[in-house]
Amino acid sequence: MASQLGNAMENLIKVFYKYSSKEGDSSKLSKAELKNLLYGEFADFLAASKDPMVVENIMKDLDENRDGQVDFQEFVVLVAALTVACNEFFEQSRK
Ligand SMILES: [Ca+2]
Ligand SMILES: [Ca+2]
Repeated sequence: MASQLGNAMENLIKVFYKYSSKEGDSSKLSKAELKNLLYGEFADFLAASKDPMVVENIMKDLDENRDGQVDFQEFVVLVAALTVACNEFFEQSRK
């Protein structure tokens, strides 16, 4: 995969597994792993949020099947939502 979008997808997968393989099920993010991923990759986003429960709330929102873990399918929902939010931000700043 050499296309730009292909690279982006590959990176998305790599980042997910970098954090998900630290403990327990290597294909799922535990709450601690999700927290590390959020702080490692979305630090600005978390800093902008004043909600101390932000990680708990994100976890609750993402965990579709209620198994207490975030799998890749659940994770991409977060990335898609943040990408949409980013796009809106850039649209605003282009005006
Ligand atoms: Ca894990
Ligand atoms: Ca889950």
